[in-house]
Amino acid sequence: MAKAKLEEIESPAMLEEFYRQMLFIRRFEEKCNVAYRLGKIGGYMHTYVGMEATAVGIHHAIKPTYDYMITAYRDHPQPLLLGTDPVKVMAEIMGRSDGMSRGKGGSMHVYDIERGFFGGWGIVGGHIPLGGGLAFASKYRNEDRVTICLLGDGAANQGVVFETMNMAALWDLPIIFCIENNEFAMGTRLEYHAADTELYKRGEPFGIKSERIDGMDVLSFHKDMQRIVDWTRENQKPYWVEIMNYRFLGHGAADNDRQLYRTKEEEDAAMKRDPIARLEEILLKRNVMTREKMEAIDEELTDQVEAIYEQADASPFPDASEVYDNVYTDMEPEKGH
Ligand SMILES: Cc1ncc(C[n+]2csc(CCOP(=O)(O)OP(=O)(O)O)c2C)c(N)n1
Ligand SMILES: [Mg+2]
Repeated sequence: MAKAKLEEIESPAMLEEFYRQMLFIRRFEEKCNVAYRLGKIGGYMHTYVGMEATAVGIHHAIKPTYDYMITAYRDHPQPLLLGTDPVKVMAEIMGRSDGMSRGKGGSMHVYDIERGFFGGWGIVGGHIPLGGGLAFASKYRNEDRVTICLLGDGAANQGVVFETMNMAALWDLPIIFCIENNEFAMGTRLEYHAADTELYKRGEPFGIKSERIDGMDVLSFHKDMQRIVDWTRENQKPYWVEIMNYRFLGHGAADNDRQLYRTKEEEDAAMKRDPIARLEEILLKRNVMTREKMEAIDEELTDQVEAIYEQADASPFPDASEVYDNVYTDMEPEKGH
């Protein structure tokens, strides 16, 4: 999907693009959830429902496919926005041979290195030093790339995060730690897992510029992220951002007990902040779009997702003989390394 030029932001065409992208992610993720329940998806799967404004706002703030991005296992929307073939994404999630890892990675290991998206990682906090490494690589090569390193509020407690922050501050690495504070980790909530729930403060001891921003209003969020990305590119130093959003569904597709750590009333209140509904209000108020047009777009995207699913479902499972392929490398280590 095309990257917006700054002067085009908030033009009717741009607002429509934001809307289409958020709605496409929502319908794609909902389809994944249905497929999981039909037994079409194995292993673990985590969707982005409720958090769409975060992915879309970041996408329009960076130089897509040039800047680097790395995340944990909530990794479907980033490649979809970057233009990775959605059938490849869905096929990977479904464990089929047309997936980018030939179906062996699954939902948590989606990636597209050619487009600057380095995955898709299942170990909480494990990808953070890799994000530091990406930022180090671009700095070492004198490129002006920015690395977006997404992590959850739960992951923000991992020791390796602090090690990476230290090195990033010490070496002035152009990395933006984007904490997706969706208020929950796995089966638990922020105030049960964080000694200080104001996570944005964690950058301060390292001298890293930090702030907390709203991640539910795509327009204000995009502006904030654009300012932060531009600052990081210009100054070649790290940034620590706490993005406030909310996970509408369970932690993963198998989490059916979310009432154990949040009440129905709380969920209902949070859903009133739905980023898609919020943008719909703006579209109506500014006369950019009618309800009928929104319904037509929804129908179009729902059909598109259905076709993606059908194509992915037609892809065969990998042959059992391939089980060890691409697991170990045949490459000789380079001499001198
Ligand atoms: C090292 C490690 N410990 C525990 C887990 C199990 N686990 C998977 S997700 C998760 C919670 C992470 O929550 P958060 O970082 O807030 O991300 P979110 O799921 O909200 O996006 C846990 C504990 C894991 N995958 N890796
Ligand atoms: Mg979380």
